[in-house]
Amino acid sequence: KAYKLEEIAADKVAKSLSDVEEEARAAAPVRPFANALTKAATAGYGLIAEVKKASPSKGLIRDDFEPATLAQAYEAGGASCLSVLTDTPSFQGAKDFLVRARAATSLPALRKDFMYDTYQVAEARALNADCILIIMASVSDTQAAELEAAAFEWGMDALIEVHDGPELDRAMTLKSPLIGVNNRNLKTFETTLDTTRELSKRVPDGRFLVSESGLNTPADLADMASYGARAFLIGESLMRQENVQEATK
Ligand code: IGP
Repeated sequence: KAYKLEEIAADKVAKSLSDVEEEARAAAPVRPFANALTKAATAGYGLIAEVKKASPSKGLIRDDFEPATLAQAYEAGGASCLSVLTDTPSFQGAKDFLVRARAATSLPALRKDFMYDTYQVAEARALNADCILIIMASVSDTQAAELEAAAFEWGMDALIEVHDGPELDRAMTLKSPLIGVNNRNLKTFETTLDTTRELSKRVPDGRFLVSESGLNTPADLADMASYGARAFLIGESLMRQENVQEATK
């Protein structure tokens, strides 16, 4: 059986920035991400449901993994937004998962990845993303501001992720109202809801608090809500359910 050498070669060569920008300009119109969350939060809580095949701490999460089917189950279950892992080395994600999950629904979608460069922001838009993630632990202040500005220029929103007080202080120098407190420490994988409990006190009015990771039960959500969380980012505990749609409700 012959290899399709041209196709393989084309895939290995990264696209030029101008090509990616052209794709981004031709992408599907942006769906309002932050707006979907704030709207959901007026009547209850926002839910960002995550499409995540595997994680570095747990390995493969679900055998019958299909981004479009999962995304549809999340939407039918009432999720406000999608989050799709596109990182391959740690999460076995793929850019194509984002395209497929979003296309199967009418929900706004977050490109969940480690973003360092504005090239990736244009690429996110080219993949039809509506929001990007900025992880304060992995970028400088300058990088964070550049990533955020690029997201806004493309009409997207930015979810600013923090895990401790200094990161939260740095996030306050940015413009985005969406603050995600990650209950999981990305270096040690230690997960505790105390992270949201502690940091919530320091999130000013006017910012929208999203509690991320390690949320397993309705009691966890009520707990986080009592500390001011207005939306939840949930992956694994939904992905592990037999009936994803029922679990999302
Ligand atoms: C989801 P969980 O524990 O519900 O599967 O977590 C999400 O918060 C988590 O995947 C996440 C993440 C990240 C992954 C939060 N921040 C940054 C990769 C990079």
